[in-house]
Amino acid sequence: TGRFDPAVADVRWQARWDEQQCFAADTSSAKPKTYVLEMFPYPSGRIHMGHVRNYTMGDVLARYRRMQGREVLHPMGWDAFGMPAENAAMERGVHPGEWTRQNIATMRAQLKRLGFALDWSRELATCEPDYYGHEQALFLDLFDAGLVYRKESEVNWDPVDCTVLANEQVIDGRGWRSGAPVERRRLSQWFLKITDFAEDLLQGLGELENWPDKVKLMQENWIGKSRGLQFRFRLAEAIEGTDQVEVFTTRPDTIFGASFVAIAPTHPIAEALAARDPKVAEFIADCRRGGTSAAEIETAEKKGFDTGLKAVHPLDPDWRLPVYIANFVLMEYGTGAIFGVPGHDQRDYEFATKYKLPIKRVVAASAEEAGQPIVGEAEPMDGIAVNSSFLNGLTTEQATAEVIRRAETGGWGKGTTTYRLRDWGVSRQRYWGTPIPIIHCESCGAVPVPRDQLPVVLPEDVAFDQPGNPLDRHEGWRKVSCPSCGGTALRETDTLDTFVDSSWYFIRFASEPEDRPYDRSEVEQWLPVDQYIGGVEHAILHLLYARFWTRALNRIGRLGMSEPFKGLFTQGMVTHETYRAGDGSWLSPDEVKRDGDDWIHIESGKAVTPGRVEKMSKSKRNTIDPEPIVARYGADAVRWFMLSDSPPERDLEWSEGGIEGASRFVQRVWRLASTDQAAEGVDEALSRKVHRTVAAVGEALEGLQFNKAVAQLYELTSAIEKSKPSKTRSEAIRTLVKLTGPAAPHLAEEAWVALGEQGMVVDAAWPAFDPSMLVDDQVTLAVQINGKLRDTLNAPRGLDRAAAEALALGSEKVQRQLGGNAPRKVIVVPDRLVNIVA
Ligand code: ANZ
Ligand code: ZN
Repeated sequence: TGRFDPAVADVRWQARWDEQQCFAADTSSAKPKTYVLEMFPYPSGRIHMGHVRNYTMGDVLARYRRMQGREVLHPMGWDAFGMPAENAAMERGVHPGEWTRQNIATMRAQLKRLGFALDWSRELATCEPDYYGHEQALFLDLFDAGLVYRKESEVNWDPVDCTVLANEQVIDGRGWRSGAPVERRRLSQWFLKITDFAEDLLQGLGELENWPDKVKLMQENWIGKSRGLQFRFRLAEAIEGTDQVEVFTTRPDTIFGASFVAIAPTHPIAEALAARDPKVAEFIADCRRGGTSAAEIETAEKKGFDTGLKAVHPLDPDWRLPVYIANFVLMEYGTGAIFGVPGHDQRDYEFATKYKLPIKRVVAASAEEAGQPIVGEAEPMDGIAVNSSFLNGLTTEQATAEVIRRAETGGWGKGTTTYRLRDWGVSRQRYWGTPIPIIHCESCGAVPVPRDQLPVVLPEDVAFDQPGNPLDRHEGWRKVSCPSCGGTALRETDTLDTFVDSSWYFIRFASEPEDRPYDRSEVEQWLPVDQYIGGVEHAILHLLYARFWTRALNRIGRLGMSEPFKGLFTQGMVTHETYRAGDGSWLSPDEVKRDGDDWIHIESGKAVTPGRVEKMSKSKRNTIDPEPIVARYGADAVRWFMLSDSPPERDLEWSEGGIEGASRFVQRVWRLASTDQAAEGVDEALSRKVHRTVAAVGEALEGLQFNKAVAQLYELTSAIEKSKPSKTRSEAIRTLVKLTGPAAPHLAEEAWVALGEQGMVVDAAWPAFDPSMLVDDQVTLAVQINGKLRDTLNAPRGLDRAAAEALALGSEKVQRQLGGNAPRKVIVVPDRLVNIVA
């Protein structure tokens, strides 16, 4: 008795679970298997509330499945490569490996303190050779299968720091450190052929029933399948032996709205023109400035160069269109050339406005609106073709089909299916990543590192005193002999995109032999992951890459499935109020206090304006560090609060009141368990309540509606508190403890002992319920007088005729209606109706 002391209980039970290896997943177990996975964290330094919420949800599910008698795999690891470690190295002179490993140690201890039911024996960190060495082997498998290739591609180049920048290091077109305008440079880089799987990745979405629709839609849009037309414009006069420009459009129906043709600055025709005209060369060089991200290109000012060439319209030989070189046309997409329709494409509209080209309406909401001018901006719409010769009156879809048909029969074009999805560029010109296991030889070209020489380990002795990739400067590491001819050769110094690391970690968790990436049959015991839980920020890239990687392994015969994640859940964020001082600077929650209805800055005593409730973030300083909270309230209260206040897919606002409430609940359950007394007697109503709660909590957990489960448990707790001692009550307390186990496991174990029970709650079976007890024990009786409804009354189920009649006649409304007269006859339909004939 007394209060529940989490400081003691948390440590005790964490040690006990550890000793008994409760959460070690046994692949050879005969029990049905469940794989619960949360997205593994980046070891940034400390655990934040978002992690706590994410891992608590996964933990509740894992523990619930375990109590249901399943063998559960619930692992944890570290997505440990990436830029922040290199930034720390540059800023503070600490080696990225040391920084990362220290962070992992801190965060591991913080996770352990929360009592998560994790199989720590399977812990992995992607920055260790015993992980990335296997990744190198898989990369070479894909290389052998022709799914990896090298090609020139553009990167962001910082001309002052002389280094390649990741897209996120380009801020408003400038290098994040140097502040210099970023240029585009062409470099040879490695690519994975994800486009080979575009259609399959799209089709596969259809089978993912337990994925949020919004995520599937985002993936669909990213893959971006569209029907289009590829066709040739004849050039009125040839240039360097070329007399045509091939363009690609997804809107063939707008062909009569064309007012120019535009080619990419790196298009062969542009390059041919540049060779003889320095003005063209200068324009092309100018286009190179600015970042490579789609957003950057999209928002950059539209610029063009009129080549003087003329293109002949395919449906009207007398119609000539000017040919421009334009900065917004990308060589990597379609054919690197377009026809511009200013009326219906915003980029073309801006371009036409600038260069005074015609802007014509060719699509309208109805044929009557053909004469409406296009004003202010383009109208990118579907509708009816207008001002378009033989297409007039056709819908967008019909007009598209008609133009494709004419192009194909006329032999000047071909209908196509295209995908927006690009091949995955995996080269990063950085140190802290998986070395790409390739050796470049002057005579043999790119040679894979022989398998028996894997892993290619990152050298430790590197310096970050200069910008760029230290691997490029590490002669001792770079210079090797060619595995094929024995001559001097150089290692590839690019490392893999960290998304490669996270594309297969869930496979390695399921099986981790030392000598190969995984054992197929072991993996197939566990995968696909039954429930994957993480942030919606990974809805596109990470999930798409993991789906691709799984398919690629499937294609090369190394895995018998194509979807890695059967169920996906994306949880909401943890938010908090923001506070601002008079000068506009952000204040942290510890720096302010409430003063009546206002807030004041503790140090200066000045008033503070509370701002909006926003996602906890360092920049707004509205974070709450979980560690001191756990130290103060215990793991269970924190876990309980993470589940309580909001549906899991919505944002959860951190509040002092919320954590206090959770902590009080923990004490209430403890009080029930610690003061339980043996008593006789059955409490029918409480018994029904227990059965109903078991059913409802199970249903809520199946649907990951944790807040509903919590609400049910609050109700049951209140009902038990109100009940008198009985055998039912004692049983109800035991059931409550088991139901609370997944969310508040330390409390549950401690309570179990207090109740004098044997074993541990983690090993206990999830309570069953009796379906017949779910039926409501109250019914609603309709009371009629001469067939007219006069009253409805609550009555216990199974009331006999005489009692039902007495109840009905006792009703005030009935008595008023009868006006003192005795009824002539009373008809009773048990549990439903009493009809009084007056
Ligand atoms: C004529 C047209 C009219 C277009 C219209 C759009 C709207 P999505 O849907 O993203 O695939 N385009 C084609 N290749 C391009 C390239 N290499 N660089 C820049 N733009 C390119 O976009 C396809 C559309 O983007 C194509 O259809 C083409 O413009 C443009 F009212 O052709 B459209
Ligand atoms: Zn060689």
